[in-house]
Amino acid sequence: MTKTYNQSPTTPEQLSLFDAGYRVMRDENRKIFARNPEGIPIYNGDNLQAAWTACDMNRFPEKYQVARQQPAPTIQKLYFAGSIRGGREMQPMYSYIIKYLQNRGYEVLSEHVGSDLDSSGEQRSANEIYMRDIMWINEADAVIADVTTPSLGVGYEVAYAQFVAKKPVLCVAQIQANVSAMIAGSSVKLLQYEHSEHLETTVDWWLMKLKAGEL
Ligand code: 6IA
Repeated sequence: MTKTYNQSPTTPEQLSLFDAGYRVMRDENRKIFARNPEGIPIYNGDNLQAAWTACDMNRFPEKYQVARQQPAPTIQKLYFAGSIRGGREMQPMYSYIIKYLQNRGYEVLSEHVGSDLDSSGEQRSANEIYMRDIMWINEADAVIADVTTPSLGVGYEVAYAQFVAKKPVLCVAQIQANVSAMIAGSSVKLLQYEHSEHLETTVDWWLMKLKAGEL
């Protein structure tokens, strides 16, 4: 069991969050976690400031409402990548986060990744699928890939988006996923999540940083 150490608040805002029951902790591997007063994990990463921001977002969601409902025009179209032939176990999570992003006003070009493909009867050839997906990555302002389920297609898309199309890329994975070293060991941003609400916060944080030009 890894030990965690509470991080002391250093600003009046952090102190107020601390007094309200929010906790930011660091473990022996210098990983940073935040929990809300109900003990629900709301941040897991490596940035102390982002952990406090996640607490603030959790406490005062209305403060972040405007930014959420009106994404900056430069980050409007997202490409979401998730396993198809690699296995569909995570499909409900893909569907959940795609709907969440759409409700926030983003256009998700690849929304089919979250749908029940078996019943959609998509009749395209492999080359048509490839050409359309590559075109969408080129058109997207950013790419978010769930890499929990290993998938050749998602790995290809992540590398293409990062190195060929030169798009901002976020990889997300469930905390217990055994993510390939070719993703976990690469320069691509990889954030882990525990459950759907935590995934929302993680994606929100990354998009907020991206729009603020801080990535
Ligand atoms: O290797 P995978 O199949 O797991 O690759 C998944 C990734 O490649 C996803 O992020 C998709 O964007 C893309 N992709 C792979 N296959 C398809 C597809 N096939 N349609 C759209 N995108 C795809 C349709 C076949 C289906 C009816 C079973």
